[in-house]
Amino acid sequence: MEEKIKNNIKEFVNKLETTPIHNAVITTHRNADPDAIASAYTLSKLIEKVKANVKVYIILPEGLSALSKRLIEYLNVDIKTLSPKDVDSEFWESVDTIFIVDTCSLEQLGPLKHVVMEKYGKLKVFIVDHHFAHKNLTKLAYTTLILSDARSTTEIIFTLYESLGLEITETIANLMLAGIVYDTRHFILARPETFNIVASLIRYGAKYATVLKALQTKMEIPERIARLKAAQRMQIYRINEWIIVVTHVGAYEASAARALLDLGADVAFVASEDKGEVRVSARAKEEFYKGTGVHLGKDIMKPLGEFLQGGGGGHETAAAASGRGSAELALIKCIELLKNRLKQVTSK
Ligand SMILES: [Mn+2]
Repeated sequence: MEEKIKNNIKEFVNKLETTPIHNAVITTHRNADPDAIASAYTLSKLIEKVKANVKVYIILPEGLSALSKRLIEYLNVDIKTLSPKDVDSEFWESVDTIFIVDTCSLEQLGPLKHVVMEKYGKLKVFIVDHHFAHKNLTKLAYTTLILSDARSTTEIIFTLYESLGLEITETIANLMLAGIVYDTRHFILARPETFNIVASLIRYGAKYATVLKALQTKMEIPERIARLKAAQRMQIYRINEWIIVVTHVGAYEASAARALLDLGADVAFVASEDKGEVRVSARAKEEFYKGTGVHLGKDIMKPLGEFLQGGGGGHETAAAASGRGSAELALIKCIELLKNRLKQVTSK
């Protein structure tokens, strides 16, 4: 670790240990994502261990994201959060310190923005974050730990636990891992240090499989049925080395098309028809676009939209069209357009 970062952590820990804190609030950005809530919770446990007789309240502007809710439920974490509406001015009078985590600007604090601004000077503001912080927030800070190399705020909180020599329970380890997995988009954005931290968390009892499950967005039943029906009604074509599928559903065309690519299709066209109106969603694998140069938006969905006396377009591998007609006819046209386009490409 760089000397500068080490000193920053030391200084922050020192401030935390020496500042008298009696009533502390931890807050984070609106619609708290898994990194935000994991940071808030694990920091609250850290403060309780470091400071004697401290009361820590987690106040969330506009609550938890749907995924965070699922995470907390799945991991069975006993976490008490308040909304700004649950507390009054008397409460704020008693608060001496506020910790703002995973938040890079005042605006992200929603209704708490005004509290932080009005209490400037009376309220000690600690900031822990991995984003490039906006000046409107940092200028209010009593002390900051902003490490923009870190890929998540939970990584930073982990470092604080380590430097304080605090115990990391299985729940804390799981939450920290969830924060990291979420913010790194399942490690796509990880840095080498991320994996060191993850290795430690797993030694402390974090379960990667559990965390992955906890972070899975559950698909509702109608969407799952649409996907299954799409597969059941599917017709399969082979054009050169490509597998093209067409099918129809009542709704969720785009989701069904993505599902069919997962099943093995290179291109999927999914139509839905309602009272003479037809919609088509098209999806292709990246390899298909690279191998053929066929642009679903320009080459297929745009002319399809014209054919249907409606409109169409989109990206290389994700596009849609709508207009008047039947699903059956629209799908036949999709195959025809694609065949013609592929003929042009291969004859070049
Ligand atoms: Mn974050």
